[in-house]
Amino acid sequence: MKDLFDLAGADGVDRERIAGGAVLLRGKALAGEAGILAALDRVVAQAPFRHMTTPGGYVMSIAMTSCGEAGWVTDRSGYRYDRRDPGSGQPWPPLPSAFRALAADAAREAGYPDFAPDSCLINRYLPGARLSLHQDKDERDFSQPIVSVSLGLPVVFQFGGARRSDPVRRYPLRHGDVVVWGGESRLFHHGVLTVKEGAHPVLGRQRINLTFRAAL
Ligand code: MD3
Ligand code: FE
Repeated sequence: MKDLFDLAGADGVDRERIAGGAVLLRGKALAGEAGILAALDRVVAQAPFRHMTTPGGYVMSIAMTSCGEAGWVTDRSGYRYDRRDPGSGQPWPPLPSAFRALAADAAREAGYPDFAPDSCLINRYLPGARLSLHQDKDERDFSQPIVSVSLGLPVVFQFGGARRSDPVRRYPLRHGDVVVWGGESRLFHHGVLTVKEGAHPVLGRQRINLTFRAAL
Protein backbone atom coordinates (compact mmCIF):
# COMPACT_ATOMS: atom_id res chain seq x y z
CA MET A 1 0.00 0.00 0.00
CA LYS A 2 1.31 3.46 -0.86
CA ASP A 3 1.44 6.10 1.85
CA LEU A 4 2.61 9.72 1.92
CA PHE A 5 6.19 8.59 2.51
CA ASP A 6 6.17 6.80 -0.85
CA LEU A 7 6.15 9.96 -2.96
CA ALA A 8 9.67 11.31 -3.41
CA GLY A 9 12.71 12.53 -1.54
CA ALA A 10 14.55 15.83 -1.91
CA ASP A 11 16.23 14.77 -5.17
CA GLY A 12 13.00 13.46 -6.72
CA VAL A 13 14.01 9.80 -6.35
CA ASP A 14 11.05 7.51 -5.62
CA ARG A 15 10.79 6.18 -2.07
CA GLU A 16 9.01 2.92 -1.38
CA ARG A 17 8.68 1.54 2.14
CA ILE A 18 9.02 -2.22 1.68
CA ALA A 19 8.91 -3.20 5.37
CA GLY A 20 9.01 -1.50 8.75
CA GLY A 21 12.19 0.58 8.65
CA ALA A 22 13.17 -0.53 5.11
CA VAL A 23 13.06 1.91 2.20
CA LEU A 24 13.77 1.23 -1.48
CA LEU A 25 15.18 4.17 -3.48
CA ARG A 26 14.99 3.12 -7.14
CA GLY A 27 17.88 4.49 -9.21
CA LYS A 28 19.26 6.56 -6.33
CA ALA A 29 22.92 5.77 -7.24
CA LEU A 30 22.59 6.80 -10.92
CA ALA A 31 23.21 10.54 -10.52
CA GLY A 32 26.64 9.90 -8.94
CA GLU A 33 27.39 6.72 -10.88
CA ALA A 34 30.68 7.83 -12.48
CA GLY A 35 32.19 8.89 -9.14
CA ILE A 36 31.08 5.67 -7.45
CA LEU A 37 32.58 3.48 -10.20
CA ALA A 38 35.89 5.38 -10.24
CA ALA A 39 36.16 5.04 -6.45
CA LEU A 40 35.30 1.35 -6.68
CA ASP A 41 38.17 0.80 -9.14
CA ARG A 42 40.61 2.46 -6.75
CA VAL A 43 39.46 0.36 -3.78
CA VAL A 44 39.66 -2.90 -5.73
CA ALA A 45 43.16 -2.04 -7.04
CA GLN A 46 44.32 -1.79 -3.41
CA ALA A 47 42.21 -4.60 -1.89
CA PRO A 48 41.36 -7.15 -4.60
CA PHE A 49 38.23 -9.33 -4.61
CA ARG A 50 38.74 -12.75 -3.04
CA HIS A 51 36.58 -15.81 -2.35
CA MET A 52 36.49 -16.40 1.40
CA THR A 53 35.77 -19.63 3.27
CA THR A 54 32.86 -20.04 5.68
CA PRO A 55 33.39 -21.44 9.19
CA GLY A 56 31.83 -24.66 7.83
CA GLY A 57 34.54 -24.97 5.16
CA TYR A 58 32.62 -23.84 2.06
CA VAL A 59 34.19 -21.39 -0.39
CA MET A 60 31.68 -18.59 -1.07
CA SER A 61 30.44 -18.14 -4.67
CA ILE A 62 30.59 -14.37 -4.12
CA ALA A 63 33.97 -12.64 -4.20
CA MET A 64 34.36 -9.90 -1.58
CA THR A 65 36.48 -7.00 -0.47
CA SER A 66 35.94 -4.04 1.89
CA CYS A 67 36.86 -0.44 2.58
CA GLY A 68 36.57 1.70 5.67
CA GLU A 69 37.98 1.30 9.18
CA ALA A 70 37.00 -2.37 9.22
CA GLY A 71 36.11 -5.08 6.73
CA TRP A 72 33.90 -8.14 7.08
CA VAL A 73 35.87 -11.36 6.87
CA THR A 74 35.16 -15.05 7.22
CA ASP A 75 37.47 -18.02 7.58
CA ARG A 76 37.47 -21.36 9.39
CA SER A 77 37.57 -19.57 12.74
CA GLY A 78 34.36 -17.57 12.14
CA TYR A 79 32.80 -14.32 10.88
CA ARG A 80 34.03 -10.95 12.17
CA TYR A 81 34.99 -7.38 11.31
CA ASP A 82 38.75 -6.91 11.03
CA ARG A 83 40.69 -3.63 10.79
CA ARG A 84 43.14 -5.26 8.38
CA ASP A 85 42.78 -7.02 5.05
CA PRO A 86 43.89 -10.60 5.77
CA GLY A 87 45.10 -10.84 2.17
CA SER A 88 47.70 -8.08 2.53
CA GLY A 89 47.99 -7.61 6.30
CA GLN A 90 47.37 -3.89 5.63
CA PRO A 91 44.48 -1.65 6.76
CA TRP A 92 41.54 -1.60 4.33
CA PRO A 93 41.39 1.33 1.89
CA PRO A 94 39.51 4.31 3.39
CA LEU A 95 35.82 4.86 2.58
CA PRO A 96 35.84 7.00 -0.60
CA SER A 97 34.05 10.34 -0.20
CA ALA A 98 31.66 9.45 -3.05
CA PHE A 99 30.68 6.26 -1.16
CA ARG A 100 30.20 8.11 2.12
CA ALA A 101 28.10 10.83 0.47
CA LEU A 102 25.76 8.36 -1.25
CA ALA A 103 25.27 6.30 1.92
CA ALA A 104 24.56 9.35 4.09
CA ASP A 105 22.19 10.87 1.53
CA ALA A 106 20.22 7.63 1.11
CA ALA A 107 20.03 7.03 4.87
CA ARG A 108 18.80 10.57 5.48
CA GLU A 109 16.11 10.23 2.83
CA ALA A 110 14.98 7.03 4.48
CA GLY A 111 14.71 8.67 7.88
CA TYR A 112 18.14 7.92 9.39
CA PRO A 113 19.89 11.33 9.54
CA ASP A 114 22.66 10.15 11.90
CA PHE A 115 23.97 7.15 9.97
CA ALA A 116 27.76 6.91 10.45
CA PRO A 117 29.14 3.92 8.53
CA ASP A 118 32.67 2.73 9.30
CA SER A 119 32.68 -0.19 6.86
CA CYS A 120 31.60 -0.98 3.30
CA LEU A 121 31.47 -4.61 2.23
CA ILE A 122 31.74 -5.02 -1.54
CA ASN A 123 30.25 -8.20 -3.00
CA ARG A 124 30.94 -9.31 -6.59
CA TYR A 125 28.57 -11.83 -8.17
CA LEU A 126 29.43 -13.42 -11.50
CA PRO A 127 26.55 -15.29 -13.20
CA GLY A 128 25.83 -18.42 -11.12
CA ALA A 129 26.70 -16.81 -7.77
CA ARG A 130 24.06 -16.52 -5.03
CA LEU A 131 23.69 -15.62 -1.37
CA SER A 132 21.53 -17.85 0.81
CA LEU A 133 19.10 -16.51 3.40
CA HIS A 134 20.95 -15.02 6.41
CA GLN A 135 20.91 -12.21 8.99
CA ASP A 136 23.55 -9.49 9.32
CA LYS A 137 24.38 -9.57 13.02
CA ASP A 138 28.15 -9.18 13.26
CA GLU A 139 27.81 -5.38 13.69
CA ARG A 140 27.96 -3.76 17.11
CA ASP A 141 25.03 -1.33 16.89
CA PHE A 142 21.74 -2.62 15.47
CA SER A 143 20.12 0.79 15.97
CA GLN A 144 22.05 1.93 12.86
CA PRO A 145 20.71 0.87 9.44
CA ILE A 146 22.53 -0.89 6.61
CA VAL A 147 22.53 0.85 3.22
CA SER A 148 22.89 -1.35 0.11
CA VAL A 149 23.72 -0.22 -3.43
CA SER A 150 23.18 -2.52 -6.42
CA LEU A 151 25.31 -2.13 -9.57
CA GLY A 152 25.55 -4.10 -12.82
CA LEU A 153 23.48 -7.20 -13.59
CA PRO A 154 20.02 -7.41 -11.99
CA VAL A 155 19.11 -9.96 -9.33
CA VAL A 156 16.07 -11.15 -7.40
CA PHE A 157 16.41 -10.16 -3.75
CA GLN A 158 14.60 -12.26 -1.10
CA PHE A 159 13.38 -10.55 2.04
CA GLY A 160 11.93 -12.55 4.93
CA GLY A 161 11.33 -11.76 8.56
CA ALA A 162 12.80 -12.10 12.03
CA ARG A 163 12.59 -15.90 11.89
CA ARG A 164 14.23 -17.98 9.22
CA SER A 165 10.91 -19.75 8.62
CA ASP A 166 9.00 -16.48 8.00
CA PRO A 167 7.58 -16.08 4.47
CA VAL A 168 9.84 -14.27 1.97
CA ARG A 169 8.95 -11.55 -0.52
CA ARG A 170 10.93 -11.06 -3.70
CA TYR A 171 12.09 -7.77 -5.22
CA PRO A 172 14.11 -7.27 -8.39
CA LEU A 173 17.17 -5.09 -7.70
CA ARG A 174 18.71 -3.29 -10.67
CA HIS A 175 21.69 -1.10 -11.46
CA GLY A 176 21.51 2.03 -9.34
CA ASP A 177 18.92 0.86 -6.80
CA VAL A 178 19.64 1.71 -3.17
CA VAL A 179 17.90 0.13 -0.17
CA VAL A 180 18.09 1.27 3.44
CA TRP A 181 17.41 -1.40 6.08
CA GLY A 182 16.84 -0.21 9.62
CA GLY A 183 14.40 -0.30 12.49
CA GLU A 184 12.43 -3.50 12.78
CA SER A 185 13.80 -4.94 9.52
CA ARG A 186 17.45 -4.52 10.52
CA LEU A 187 17.71 -8.16 11.64
CA PHE A 188 15.35 -9.67 9.05
CA HIS A 189 16.54 -12.62 6.98
CA HIS A 190 17.55 -11.86 3.39
CA GLY A 191 19.45 -13.28 0.45
CA VAL A 192 19.74 -13.16 -3.32
CA LEU A 193 18.83 -15.78 -5.92
CA THR A 194 21.37 -17.02 -8.44
CA VAL A 195 22.51 -14.23 -10.78
CA LYS A 196 21.52 -15.03 -14.37
CA GLU A 197 23.90 -14.94 -17.32
CA GLY A 198 24.01 -11.52 -18.97
CA ALA A 199 26.07 -8.44 -19.70
CA HIS A 200 25.40 -5.02 -18.20
CA PRO A 201 26.24 -2.08 -20.54
CA VAL A 202 28.56 -0.48 -17.96
CA LEU A 203 29.75 -3.28 -15.65
CA GLY A 204 29.65 -6.23 -18.04
CA ARG A 205 29.14 -9.77 -16.81
CA GLN A 206 28.86 -9.08 -13.08
CA ARG A 207 26.75 -7.69 -10.28
CA ILE A 208 28.38 -5.57 -7.57
CA ASN A 209 26.70 -4.81 -4.26
CA LEU A 210 27.96 -2.27 -1.73
CA THR A 211 26.69 -2.52 1.85
CA PHE A 212 27.48 0.29 4.27
CA ARG A 213 27.57 -0.66 7.93
CA ALA A 214 28.24 0.76 11.38
CA ALA A 215 30.33 -2.23 12.38
CA LEU A 216 32.74 -1.21 15.13
C1 MD3 B 1 18.20 -6.65 5.00
N1 MD3 B 1 24.17 -8.56 0.52
O1 MD3 B 1 26.31 -8.39 2.12
S1 MD3 B 1 22.00 -6.37 -0.10
C2 MD3 B 1 25.27 -8.84 2.63
O2 MD3 B 1 22.94 -8.13 -2.67
C3 MD3 B 1 24.07 -9.00 1.77
O3 MD3 B 1 24.92 -8.61 -1.98
C4 MD3 B 1 23.16 -8.81 -0.46
O4 MD3 B 1 23.10 -9.50 2.22
C5 MD3 B 1 23.71 -8.47 -1.80
O5 MD3 B 1 25.14 -9.14 3.83
C6 MD3 B 1 21.90 -8.11 -0.16
C7 MD3 B 1 20.56 -6.09 0.80
C8 MD3 B 1 20.62 -6.22 2.30
C9 MD3 B 1 21.78 -6.03 3.00
C10 MD3 B 1 21.75 -6.07 4.38
C11 MD3 B 1 20.55 -6.27 5.06
C12 MD3 B 1 19.45 -6.43 2.95
C13 MD3 B 1 19.39 -6.46 4.33
C14 MD3 B 1 20.47 -6.27 6.47
C15 MD3 B 1 19.29 -6.45 7.09
C16 MD3 B 1 18.14 -6.64 6.36
FE1 FE C 1 23.27 -9.58 4.39
